[in-house]
Amino acid sequence: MSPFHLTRTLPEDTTDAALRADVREGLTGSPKTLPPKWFYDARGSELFEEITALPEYYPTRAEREILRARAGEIAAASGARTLVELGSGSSEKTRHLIDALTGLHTYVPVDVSESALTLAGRALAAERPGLDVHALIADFTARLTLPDTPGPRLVAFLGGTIGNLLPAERAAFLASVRALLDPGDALLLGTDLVKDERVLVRAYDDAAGVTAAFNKNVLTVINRELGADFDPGAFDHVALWDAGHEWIEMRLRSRTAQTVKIPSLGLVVDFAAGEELRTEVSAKFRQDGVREELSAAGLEPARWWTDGEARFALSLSVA
Ligand code: AVJ
Repeated sequence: MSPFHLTRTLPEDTTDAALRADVREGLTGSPKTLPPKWFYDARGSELFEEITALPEYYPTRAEREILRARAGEIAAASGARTLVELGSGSSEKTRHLIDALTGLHTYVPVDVSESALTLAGRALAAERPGLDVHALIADFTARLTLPDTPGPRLVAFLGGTIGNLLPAERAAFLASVRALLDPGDALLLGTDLVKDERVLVRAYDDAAGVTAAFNKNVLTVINRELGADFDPGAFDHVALWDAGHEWIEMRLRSRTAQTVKIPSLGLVVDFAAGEELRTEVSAKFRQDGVREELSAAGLEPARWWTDGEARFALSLSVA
């Protein structure tokens, strides 16, 4: 049996404090917004897993195709002895990479979900005898401290999740990743690419309504955690392409004029009929833009791979 360590860098109550602050700020501002990280309670994570299997939702399959085809090249280019995966979730796609990294000593999955980390971490430690798995419960958008493990390090941030950050947040995030790296370390970044608007909108507004349920689940999270009385059925799911920013937005549109109470914040929130609450931005990228953002953060773009239909890209950049 290989070693499995779990380190909590998030005190149990920070999540609650952060949720309260985000909800207060987001629902008293204009327009109303909520950060997408609050989608992912147990139900939300389950719905996201369902999304990844939808015919309309291509990013997961496209990224898996690249990882499967290029794991050997990525492994050879990085020579990593430590693989750090930010937002590791189920660690499913990462298996290809772990299998290809023959000199791998330690895998460091980083996620806010303790249940996902424990499940994936234990399975991996059992499957790869000799692999040290050091799971970190942490918010990867906050400053991270990595365990002291052998280099070179490869930090992987997959799934296109970087697109859920706003441009200024992205710049800060990439700079903080850069600060974790030593010379010879690398970043493997997954980015969804700009494409036909209809393909993009369908991926966020599927026929089966799974993404609509995922979107509305954030209201259920706020009801449970903060005692609010949102009626998820009183909101419509909206997915739209913002061509100026080149991002998809998910919104919840109030079907009627309504008032929502959030007792634990002492807050009463009015919605006008048709008023929209922005719940997610999912930016889509071009190669030039990715290169510019990496360079601005002090990372040197080295490799760029896409799937056969150029829907999604993985890039490798070095410190
Ligand atoms: C978490 C970045 C993979 O933005 O595509 C899926 C989340 N939102 N459907 C994305 C999501 C709606 C997703 N990622």
